[in-house]
Amino acid sequence: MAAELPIPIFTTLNDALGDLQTAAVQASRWNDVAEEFEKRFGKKPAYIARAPGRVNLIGEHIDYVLFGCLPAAVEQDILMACGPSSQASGSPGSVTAQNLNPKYTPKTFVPILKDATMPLTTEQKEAEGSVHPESWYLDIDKRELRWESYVKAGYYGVLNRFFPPSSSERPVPIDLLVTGSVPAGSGLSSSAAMVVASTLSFLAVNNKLGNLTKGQLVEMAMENERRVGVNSGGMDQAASVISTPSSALYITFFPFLHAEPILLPVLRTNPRAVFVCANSLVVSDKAVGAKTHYNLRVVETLVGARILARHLNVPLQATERPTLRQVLGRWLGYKEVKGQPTELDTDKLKAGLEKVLPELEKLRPAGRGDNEELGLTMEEMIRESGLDEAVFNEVYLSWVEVEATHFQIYKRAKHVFEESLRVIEFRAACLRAADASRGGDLPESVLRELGGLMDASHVSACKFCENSCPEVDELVRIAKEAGAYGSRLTGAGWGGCTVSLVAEDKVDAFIERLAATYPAYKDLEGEALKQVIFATKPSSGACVLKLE
Ligand code: NG1
Ligand code: MG
Repeated sequence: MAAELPIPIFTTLNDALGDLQTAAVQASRWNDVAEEFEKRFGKKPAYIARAPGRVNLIGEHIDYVLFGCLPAAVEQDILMACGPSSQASGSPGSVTAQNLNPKYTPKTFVPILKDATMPLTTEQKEAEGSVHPESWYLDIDKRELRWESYVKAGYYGVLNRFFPPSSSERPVPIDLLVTGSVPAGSGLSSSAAMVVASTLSFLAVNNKLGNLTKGQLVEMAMENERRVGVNSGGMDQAASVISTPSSALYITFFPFLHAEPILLPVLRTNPRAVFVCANSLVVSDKAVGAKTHYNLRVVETLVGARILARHLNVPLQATERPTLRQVLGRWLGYKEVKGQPTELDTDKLKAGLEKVLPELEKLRPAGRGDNEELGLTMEEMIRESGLDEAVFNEVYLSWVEVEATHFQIYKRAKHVFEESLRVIEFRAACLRAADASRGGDLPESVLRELGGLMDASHVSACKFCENSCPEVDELVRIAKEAGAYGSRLTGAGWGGCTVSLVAEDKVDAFIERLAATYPAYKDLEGEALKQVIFATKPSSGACVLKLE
């Protein structure tokens, strides 16, 4: 299975580039970062790690609930040239991190090996979060979005996993030069690409790549990225690491990480279509918005799982915190054991989702007039959970900061289950199309079906997940008017990109129409415009180029 394959380590640039569409342009980026590394650090890099961004075709805000989603890697990526530092005085594991983009200033930092007898400072305790006790500490500022935080986040897991204080081995001092083509804060997951590339760089330079599988790297990168302060799921890291060209990746997270490449015949068989990303140019700052946006969704869906469990008579321990996916599984009688085939049976899951949907009406804050739209107050939510306040706070609020006067339990659960159903339907339509297209052309109805699911996903983002914004809605509306089969917000939301499915022969006209109509594009042309609207083909996942 895809997640069990080893991380590809290449020794020639040609192999590393594989079948990237824009291999020539990419090659010059790899060469530039290697040359610049040598200029800045006085020796050639030992490795270049590559990790791509991703576009999620469908399945938003459901990965942390442990439902499957369907992203694909994009060609835009993060490259990190790295090598052992030539500075003789470098303390163990010290890092000099620079970025080709002058906006991101150079940073030097040293990880601290904690003395078990030394009491932790408040910041150190906070940084530990819910993660197992650790011996290494790096100072990550969670209140402000800083580029080097992602470098540190990647380093964290490598230090704590491979350099136990009991061993005499210490991490080597390292020089690192970053360049990236994934636009930051755009929903194409520059953050996961940074964390994956950084995790890979530290592993490579410390000679720890060994037999690490893609799945293990995903798990490390997920844990690492949470240190930046967002309680995210694993979709981005999985897409960045495991993707293969021409396919989207169906990724499920429960009861274990499972990734299955889903061939996208619409990209290859007539009538052909492509996925076009368009950046709304509204940057969503996750660090700043986490309390009221992302992490709030995480808490609302978790509390929703407990309230739903009460309505479905699924018994829960007071201190456990299962997701909606797990509550559904228990209600349906799934066994939570690794390797249970029923967990991966999408037909069965689909039937389960269809069965639970009518039950959600019990979560509606009904009969309260205008207040119904507002959701539940904290008091009401605690009452509905059946827990006493102290236990509720401990289980649902002590590990995460959220800020809200009202909580949307019904709307979020409705989004989660319906979106999960759409992912299963999208996957099934792709598989059916792959079968059908063996005999030749595709019926256009497949494209309409996929587009319809994307449109419905966007409606749900607006109505139930409430993670869109006026600019993104406008882009979606323009995309539909310009002839897209479907168009939706991709990624976390509150800004960022849309993804649209567009007939290949209409792509140029489509891009022109968006460029002329979306207000923020009016003054853009040439390269600047290509950066914000582009057709994308699923690219391959992360790799390492070994240069020595
Ligand atoms: P982006 O769009 O990269 O910020 C975030 C989460 C995902 C997923 C999506 C919403 C991170 C690293 N990633 O993605 O896990 O939940 O939102 O579907 O925060
Ligand atoms: Mg991100």
